[in-house]
Amino acid sequence: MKETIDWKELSEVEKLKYESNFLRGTLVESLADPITGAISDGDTQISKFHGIYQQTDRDLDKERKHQKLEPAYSFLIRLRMPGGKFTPAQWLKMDALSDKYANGTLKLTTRQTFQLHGVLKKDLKNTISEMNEELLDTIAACGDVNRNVMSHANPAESPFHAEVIHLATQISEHLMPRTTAYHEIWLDKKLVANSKQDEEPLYGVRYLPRKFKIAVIIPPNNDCDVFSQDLGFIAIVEKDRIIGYNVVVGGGLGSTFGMPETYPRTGTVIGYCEAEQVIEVAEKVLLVQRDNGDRKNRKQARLKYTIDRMGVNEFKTEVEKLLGYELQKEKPYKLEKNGDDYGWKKGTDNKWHLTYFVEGGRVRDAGKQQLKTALREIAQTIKGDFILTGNQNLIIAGVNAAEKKQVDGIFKKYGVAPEKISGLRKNSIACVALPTCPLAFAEAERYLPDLITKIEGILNEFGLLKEEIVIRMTGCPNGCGRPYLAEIGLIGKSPGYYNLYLGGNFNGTRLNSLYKATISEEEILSELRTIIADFAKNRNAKEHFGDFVIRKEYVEEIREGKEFKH
Ligand code: SRM
Ligand code: SF4
Repeated sequence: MKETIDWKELSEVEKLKYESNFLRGTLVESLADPITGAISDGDTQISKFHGIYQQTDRDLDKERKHQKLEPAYSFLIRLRMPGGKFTPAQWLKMDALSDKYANGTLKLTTRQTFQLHGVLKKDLKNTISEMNEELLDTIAACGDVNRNVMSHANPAESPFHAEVIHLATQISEHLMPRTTAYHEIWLDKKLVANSKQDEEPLYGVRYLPRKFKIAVIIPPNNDCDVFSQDLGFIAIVEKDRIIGYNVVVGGGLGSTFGMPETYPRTGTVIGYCEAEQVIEVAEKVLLVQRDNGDRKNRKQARLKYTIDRMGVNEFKTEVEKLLGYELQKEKPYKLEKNGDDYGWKKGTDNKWHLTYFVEGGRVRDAGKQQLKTALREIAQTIKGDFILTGNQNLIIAGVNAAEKKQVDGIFKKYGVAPEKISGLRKNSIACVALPTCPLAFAEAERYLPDLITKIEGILNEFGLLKEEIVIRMTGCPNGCGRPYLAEIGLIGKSPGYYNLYLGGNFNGTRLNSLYKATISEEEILSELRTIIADFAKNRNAKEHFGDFVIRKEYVEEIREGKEFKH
């Protein structure tokens, strides 16, 4: 029997989820409607749970309107791949699908997976079913459920890499929606008559109040920005094995300009659990959020707000009640950085692993620089893995010495041999923003590379070209490139104008703070020049840029999300 719910009280999406018959909505009808390239409004929400977002090409919107045409609708498809590890065959499949059905590029995201952009409605089903041939799926890549689970990316850095990917996969599978809607709609797997009705034992019919994100890291590398996750696990290594994990809850970065009650928040460490307890801890944290998260106001629905409302102690007590035991006291750990280390490294497995910088995470052929072709040939040549990092980069992993030479040769042949890049560019992230993202106020992916070239000019003047500084840009305050954890954060305000945030730290444990609002490129460069000049002259030995700007009081240190100002 269905519960009685006062729908007036709740956000619209709550009703849509409830009435969707376990995420079916009217997707089948929407896909079959030949009149429009769009799906119905309700289905645009439900499709997210299947990894699909409806978009328009914003570069074309004005012209299409002028011509009285409907917008150029197309779809973004996002994959689920815990830990970001793909086989060469899976890489080749994505490469082929990007040409066959999408815009010819591959986007490596900040959560270690692929996005295809520009897929037309008529091609959605073929794209997803062809992915499935290589065991790739898009289930729960978006929507109010647990999303792609991230984990430490570089096998060369830790002998425990395989163990944490395995854990990320187990968590992802444990927290997957159980509905068969995905298989029915996209893969034509019909339910057997009178078979058991769908059930969602974990999520219930209304799923979670909002998206939910998990990552697993192995210190000293914080490459998944564990403090930005709803739930994070920090591996504790003793006597050559992972004995357990510190548990971090309530990170989250999205916020909205003009709404001070929305803010980025770094997660809080609430204790430690044994390795065997991770799955149940993940489940119980998710359940406490399911039952206590705000379902009236989606802008207050993330776990970070639930925790700030309940208080950390009460939240922890609720989790422990469900667990039936108390979490242990957190164990000491040290984080050194949140970026990737580039180049070839030999792992303890005696295999070679190459971390390759992919600017803005966009894989494409551009003139003489044929990255996409090079990676296709590498995938056809090697037996290793393609691991996507949380910083939009790529690791060609697990190759032997002979293959290593071949990889180098292929990159060279296609004009994309790894170059020496500045410490700033190495540590850069830009979200997608324009032209596909409907929420972007300003450019990010298409603009940050040029802005960095200009800032590099300044750094070069002061002998700081090699200085590692984390810079991140997004086209709006939603935080997809995790800009609030950068030493230099730039967040789009309107076309050509950005808020400049300073003072995040190099290991991703501190939020930055607003330095200047709504400034142009000229002002960004002039403000940064003054601070960089001061940094070159007055920094302490080994002091990072983000720590320097706080010590010199360019900005005040933010200790908790609630102090954050836009
Ligand atoms: Fe994101 C929405 C792209 C990581 C916070 N994000 C979007 C949408 C789907 C826009 C929309 O709702 O229509 C963007 C699609 C743009 C496009 O055309 O591709 C989008 N988000 C991305 C990606 C592709 C950025 C990238 O350049 O890599 C990342 C995909 C990750 C993945 O594979 O799952 C991406 N998004 C993030 C992150 C970073 C992370 O998870 O580590 C965040 C901040 C962390 C967090 O969640 O707090 C993030 N995205 C958001 C939000 C704000 C959520 C909030 O709590 O307020 C939105 C908007 C929303 O949900 O209402 C959003
Ligand atoms: Fe779009 Fe904003 Fe996310 Fe960038 S940060 S991808 S502009 S939602």
